[in-house]
Amino acid sequence: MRNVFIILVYSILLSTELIAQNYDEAKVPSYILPDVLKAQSEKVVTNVKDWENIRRPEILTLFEENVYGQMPKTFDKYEFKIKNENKHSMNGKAHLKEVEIAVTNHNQTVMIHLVLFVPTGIKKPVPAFLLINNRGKNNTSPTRDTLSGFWPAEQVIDAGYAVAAFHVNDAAPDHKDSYQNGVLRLYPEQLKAGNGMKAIGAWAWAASRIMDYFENDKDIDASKIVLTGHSRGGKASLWAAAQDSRFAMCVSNCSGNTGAALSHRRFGETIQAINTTFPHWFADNYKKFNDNESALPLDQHMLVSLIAPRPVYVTNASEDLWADPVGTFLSLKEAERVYGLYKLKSALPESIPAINMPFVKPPLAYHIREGVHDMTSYDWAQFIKNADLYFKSR
Ligand code: GTR
Repeated sequence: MRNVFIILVYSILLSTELIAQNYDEAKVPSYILPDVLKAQSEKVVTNVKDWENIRRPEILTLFEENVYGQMPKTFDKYEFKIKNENKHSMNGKAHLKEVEIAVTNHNQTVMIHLVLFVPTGIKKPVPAFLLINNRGKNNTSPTRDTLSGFWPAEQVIDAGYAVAAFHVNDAAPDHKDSYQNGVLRLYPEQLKAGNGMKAIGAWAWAASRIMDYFENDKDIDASKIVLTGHSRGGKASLWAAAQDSRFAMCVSNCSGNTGAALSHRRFGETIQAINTTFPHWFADNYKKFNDNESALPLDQHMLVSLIAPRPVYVTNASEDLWADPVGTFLSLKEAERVYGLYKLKSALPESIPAINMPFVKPPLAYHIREGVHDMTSYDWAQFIKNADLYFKSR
């Protein structure tokens, strides 16, 4: 009831422009980003060793404490079962496996359902794309009775990759009243802590449990998994890849605020807006930064940096100003400094590329697609190109 009231008041304030969302580049107030390379000791990190031993762990803790919450690493039991399979799926070009993954802790079990297609007739093991599906389950249909550009499985199979997906609701229902009803049943202490994980943390946790499965499937090359997410799923894909270095690459499509976009830059969605509409996504501590971005000891360029030296592909859509394309591109640019420590030269241009002019080149790739907030077969074509470039060079 209280939440409904807060959202109602907030919507009224928004519509009366008492809380204005800024869409005017000229009105972005000046801001100072926390320095990704400056450790809490004030020492500026200049090599991989100090990055990995000092600054990286500091930043990971900052995100856990202030944004996404803790990431529990232990559980009592892990089991998986192939519930259904079809060796002649997609007219014979793919082998479908539907896998039920059951993880138990404190006598509570969460079941995560994985849909996986593996290309037939090529040498195994194969690399795979894994989608954190935040849209309808029909987008990842195992029977292929519905085809969707959001998860164009045939296109990915034709490119020689396995393609997999799980639905966020299996890990944490995407609703403020029921998000507890999944992974969080296994970790009830998280619900009481200011730095306790919520839905986005639970989705990222689930992505790692799918990775545990990939390590047990001989058809899959678990060292070549591209974790992919759109929007809220793209926030989770970044957080999961930052936490779990087993993911070889990360795709964060139109992830916007608290995804790849900078928060200190006031354009489009704000921390206050996201925490008000989605109070169940981030740790409670994050609410301290509502309308208080300048107090944040971190920003999202530091999240991208946590994934270095592994490649990251970030996108925007031209009509999706809510997700702040410029602030997203700037965040990726800032992360170049950490890739530089690994002697990885980024090919990104100095300013945001033109619409439909993808910069497909690891380690940092970017494009802004013409159109609305979505993930389409055009986007996937670029992700595949980027994965081909990276995996074929190794
Ligand atoms: C919006 C939200 C965004 C983004 C999006 C989505 O309403 O404000 O941060 O996550 O939903 O997930 O599609």
